[in-house]
Amino acid sequence: PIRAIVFDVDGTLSETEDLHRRAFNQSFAEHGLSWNWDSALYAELLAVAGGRERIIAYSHRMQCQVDAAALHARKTYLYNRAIREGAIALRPGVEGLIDHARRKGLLLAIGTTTSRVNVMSLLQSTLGDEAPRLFATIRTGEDVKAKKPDPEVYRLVLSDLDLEGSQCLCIEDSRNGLLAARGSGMRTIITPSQFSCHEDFSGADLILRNLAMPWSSAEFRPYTSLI
Ligand code: XBP
Ligand code: MG
Repeated sequence: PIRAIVFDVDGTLSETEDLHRRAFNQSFAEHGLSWNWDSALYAELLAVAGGRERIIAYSHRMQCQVDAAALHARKTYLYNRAIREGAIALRPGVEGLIDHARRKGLLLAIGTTTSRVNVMSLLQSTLGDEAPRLFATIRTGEDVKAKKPDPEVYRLVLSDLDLEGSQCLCIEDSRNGLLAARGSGMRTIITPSQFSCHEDFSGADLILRNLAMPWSSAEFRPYTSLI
C-alpha cells in the first residue's frame, strides 16, 4: 500500500515555468544582455534541469561568458517577488488530492529541482503561511549534487520518510521528473504541463490531464487504487 505522496513543484503544483521564463528574461535585460527566451526556446532549454545550469548551458551555446550565479540570483529575486504578489495559483485538483491524502493518513512530501525559497514562497502564497508544515519533508535542488533526471532528490526524500520507493506515489509533470521518480523506485502519475506536454512519458504508471477528480469516488477506483 501507498504510505506517502511525493510532489514535484514546477509544472506539477503550479504552472510556474512561464513565470520562471519571464524572470530569466528580466534578469538578462537588467544585466544588459540581449538574450530573450521565448516559449518555444524555453521548452527546449528545460531539458537542462536547474536555472543556473540552464543559463550556463545557454552561454556555451551562444559562446558568451556570463556571471551565471548573479543572473540566477536576480532571477530568483524577481520570481519570488511575483509569487508573493500572488502571480500563480495551484493547478486544478492539487489541493483536493492534498486534502484526500491527509484524510487517508498518508504522508506528504516534496522533491524539486528549484530552490527552497521558491518552494516556500509558492506554498505560502497558494496554501497559506502554515502550508510548509503539511509536508513531512521538502528536498530541493540545493540539497543534491545531481539534479533530475538523477534520482538523488527523491532518494533523499525517501530516506527522510524512512520509506521504500514502492511505498510512495510520485506526482510529476516532466520526463526529467519521471526518470528521477522511477529511478528512485516510485510509481508515478504524470500531469503534463504547459511546457512538458510534448515530452515522452513512457514508463509512467498513469497520465492524467490534471489532478481534478473526486479522489474518493467509486467511479475513479481504477485510478485511486494507487492510493
Ligand atoms: C524545474 C526546473 C527548475 C525551474 C527553475 O524542474 O528545472 O530549474 O525551471 O527553477 P522540476 P530554478 O520541476 O523537474 O523539479 O531557477 O530555481 O532552478
Ligand atoms: Mg516539474
